[in-house]
Amino acid sequence: MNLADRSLNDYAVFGGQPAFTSALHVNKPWVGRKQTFDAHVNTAWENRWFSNEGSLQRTLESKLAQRLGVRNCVLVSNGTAAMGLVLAELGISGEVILPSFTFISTPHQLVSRGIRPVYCDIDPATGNMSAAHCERLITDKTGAIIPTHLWGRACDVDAFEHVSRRRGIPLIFDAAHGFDCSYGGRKIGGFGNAEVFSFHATKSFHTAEGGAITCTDDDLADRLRRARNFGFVGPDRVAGVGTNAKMSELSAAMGLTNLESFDDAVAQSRDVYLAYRDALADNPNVSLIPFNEQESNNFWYIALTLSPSCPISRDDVTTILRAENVLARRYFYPGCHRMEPFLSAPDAQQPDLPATEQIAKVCFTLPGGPEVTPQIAHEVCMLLDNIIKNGARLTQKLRAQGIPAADTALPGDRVPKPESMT
Ligand code: T4K
Repeated sequence: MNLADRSLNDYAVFGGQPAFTSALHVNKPWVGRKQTFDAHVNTAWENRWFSNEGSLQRTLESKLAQRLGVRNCVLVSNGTAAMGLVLAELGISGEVILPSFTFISTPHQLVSRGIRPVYCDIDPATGNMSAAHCERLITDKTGAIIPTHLWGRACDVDAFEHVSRRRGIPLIFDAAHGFDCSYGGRKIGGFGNAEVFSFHATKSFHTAEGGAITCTDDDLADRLRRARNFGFVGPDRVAGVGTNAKMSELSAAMGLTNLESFDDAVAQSRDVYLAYRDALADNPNVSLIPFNEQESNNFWYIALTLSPSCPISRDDVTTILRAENVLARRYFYPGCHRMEPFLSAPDAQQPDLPATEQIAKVCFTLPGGPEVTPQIAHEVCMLLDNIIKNGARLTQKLRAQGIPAADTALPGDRVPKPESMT
């Protein structure tokens, strides 16, 4: 099928054949070599040792610390638990400044600890939290600052470290997307008081489920290790409040397997990213996030935004693509402040985040990573080109078929009352 030249009725959303026979997921997990995984699992099997400071977990911790060039890497069960442990061990309370354009896990961790999230706007050019806006939000209640290295592109680390030092406020980076990426030539992992990684299956480096905290402070690392294991410091001695956030040996086996071939995965992801970049270069309606080639990048996310003049909305584009088996996703729609429990907050407490709200309406991700090929990336772009070219007619036909336009407003948008009611 010629993807660049389809008629409206060829589209799967209107009953045509999907352009791709099997689903193209955003970020289908990289798995490395099966033999390596089997060998590691076999070690756990033979040792009958599956958790609690196992040898695979310890080996992975030391390999990751070495790779990221940081003194300590503390592996845990997932990124959300990792953030919870850091908040607890740094004794964070009061208010925390963080972006709304991120994953909901950190705001929920804050609220469940009685901490108030204070949402900060982003730099529209990068999607990363704005250091200037952050500084304006600081009060005497500010307990920490938690920027996210969005899409693996480091945020303005120098600016945040400067604010953190000057105002004496702890700085934690959400590095869930940032594995193996660098800032000023230094790998993400050693900045701020601590950095928190997610090693969920959909991340560039993963352990199926998992996460890590990296830090230079040995004492903090010891406390985190203790806290992930119920606070135990001996067989029957508990030194403080803890939880169960241990990584299993099976997850560590997955991590060791991925790590072995991680460089190949990045090289292939880069080729896929470059194929998207080249194919979209002449499309004025689509911007693909740029990476700084002077830095180390994992090229894991194919994140795009549509221009205001694009003849079709982001939601209609993703609806059409998904019917074609291109499982495009809105990210991080609609922004955490538009999710519960924040959405139900009184009007007076709604933050003013114009750049966040603008990007939340136009941003989406396409299938990327090593499980996609440059050829597939090229075909997806031809399809996207065609959708945009026929944008006005496709929009009209979607509405005629009763498929609603979802992104004219964000959840919680206040609809102005008609004049007769005021
Ligand atoms: N901070 C940030 C910035 C984060 O992005 C995240 C996690 C966190 C903190 C918290 O870290 P964790 O506690 O999760 O370690 C996913 C992940 O569950 C979550 O880890 C991730 N961010 C978030 C952005 O996305 P969903 O709801 O998008 O997952 P799902 O099931 O829809 O999968 C996404 C796509 O990947 C689908 O097309 C299916 C495909 N997929 C998924 C899995 C799990 C596969 O092909 N294979 C798989 O094994 O949440």
